[in-house]
Amino acid sequence: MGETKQLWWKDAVMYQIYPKSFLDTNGDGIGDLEGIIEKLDYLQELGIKGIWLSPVYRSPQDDNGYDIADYQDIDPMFGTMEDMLRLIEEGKKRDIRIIMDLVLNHSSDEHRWFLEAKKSKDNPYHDYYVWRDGEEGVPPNDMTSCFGGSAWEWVPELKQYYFHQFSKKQPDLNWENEKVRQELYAMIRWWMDKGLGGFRLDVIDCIAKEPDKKITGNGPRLHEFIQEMSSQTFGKSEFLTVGETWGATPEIARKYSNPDGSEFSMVFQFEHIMLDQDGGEKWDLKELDLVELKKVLSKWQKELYQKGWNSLFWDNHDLPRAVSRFGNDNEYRVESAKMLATVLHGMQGTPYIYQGEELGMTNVSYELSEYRDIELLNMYQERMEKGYKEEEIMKSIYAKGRDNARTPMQWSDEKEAGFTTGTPWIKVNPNYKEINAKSQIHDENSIFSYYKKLVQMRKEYAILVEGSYELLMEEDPDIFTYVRRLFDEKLLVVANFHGVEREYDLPKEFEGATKILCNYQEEVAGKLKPYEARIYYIG
Ligand code: TEU
Ligand code: CA
Repeated sequence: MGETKQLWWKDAVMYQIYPKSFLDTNGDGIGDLEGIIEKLDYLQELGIKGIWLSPVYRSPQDDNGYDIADYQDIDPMFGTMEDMLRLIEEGKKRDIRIIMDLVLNHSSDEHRWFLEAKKSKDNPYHDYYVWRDGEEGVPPNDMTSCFGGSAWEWVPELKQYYFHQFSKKQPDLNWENEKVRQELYAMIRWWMDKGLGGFRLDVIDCIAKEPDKKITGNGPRLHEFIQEMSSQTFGKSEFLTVGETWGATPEIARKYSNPDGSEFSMVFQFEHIMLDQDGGEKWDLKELDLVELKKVLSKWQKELYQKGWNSLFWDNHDLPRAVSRFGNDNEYRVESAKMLATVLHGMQGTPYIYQGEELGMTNVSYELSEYRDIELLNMYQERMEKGYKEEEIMKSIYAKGRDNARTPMQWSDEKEAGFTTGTPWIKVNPNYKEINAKSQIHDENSIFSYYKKLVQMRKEYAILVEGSYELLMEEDPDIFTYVRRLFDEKLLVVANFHGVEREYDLPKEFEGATKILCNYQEEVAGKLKPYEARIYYIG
């Protein structure tokens, strides 16, 4: 496959939609496909070229659609297959491709395959899942699920346990079984024929698990499976594929995103996302060290340069809101949201905007009963039982809970932020009167307008797409600054990551350069204001 064929996603910016919380058009309080179609013009205005759509397949919604009961059907809560095809068509008219979220590690326990599988050990579908003989109360080993409790669930009728890395309603598929793989590839081809633009592959690095050896991520056969899948499906097309890979190192990511197209277009790596946690546990909070953040992001820039391709993101539906986590969602909300966008969009890779990020939407602090997420609710239960202080648990939830990102999109200052005419499935962030799309679309100084400029710049400046990367002022505790270079062109991104004013002089080689973007109207000579960010260019 030629390099040129892939180029469309290299200068494109993507946008993630969490459909349940995007826009409800029939008053049931749940976002739907029709709502996305209605907002395609808004997205076109922003300038994005693709939508990563979190799952809309038929699902009992134990984990908001990441538990798929039918890969070839749409959940009635979101609409119909006709709506989905219309979304793809309407997207095409606006040069926006639809990237579906594909969960291949597990299915729902209500999937036809699993219903068959648990009927008997010699059912043809039994081996589609991961089973081990055993005795009630004595699981095969002590592996735990990401959502708490044992990773093994007992089925008394079979006297067997099945393996689940996520909830017990998300049994793991057995990739060792060739029939499973072929079945999944056929389904992928079926979707490709529908005119889809690509896939985001959920926890793809966990498919080659070997539970007897307690291996989940990066199993021995992982790349064999991925290469097989790619060669039998999207490998020879201009499909965008992005794997979700929590366990990627740059070395592994060079395999995933090999420019020869043998695996994926790119992957999401999470090293920068795990810096403000104590050890392996996201709920154990730790202050972020900017020097460390710079090192990690810069390492990825360097290591994938011309050998792979980065995805760039600060947040998604599993993570807190970027401005609350890395910026300041109070006094400097607007400035810091723009600063974060500048730092990210100045790098090499494909940027992803998570719905509401372009408005500077923030985290929430709700009462427990207002939360919906299975991960968060299980954690609360577990930590209460372990004797943690409630106050401490709530603090972790406010900082890291996934529902921070899942509150309804804030479209206007009308009732329920214009998200629904009914009762939303999850409470709207009370700050919607101040933070909403309607007030930002036509304001040239808004966060929305700033994102628009960044999206546009990526198309105008090849250096943003192709240029090399060099971090400056590595050890500086407040300033994040780097240079991109392409032949004779140079581009400088400089950002004050904190709420204090800082002394700053342009590097010699940028004296006389053109300032092409800044998040403040006026500058003070020799200084960077709190959260100030600028981009300079010499052509
Ligand atoms: O996330 C994978 C995953 O590892 C997350 O559960 C992550 O550990 C957690 O959200 C961090 O807080 C993917 C999806 O993005 C997530 O929404 C699903 O719940 C999960 O897979 C299971 O399909
Ligand atoms: Ca609806």
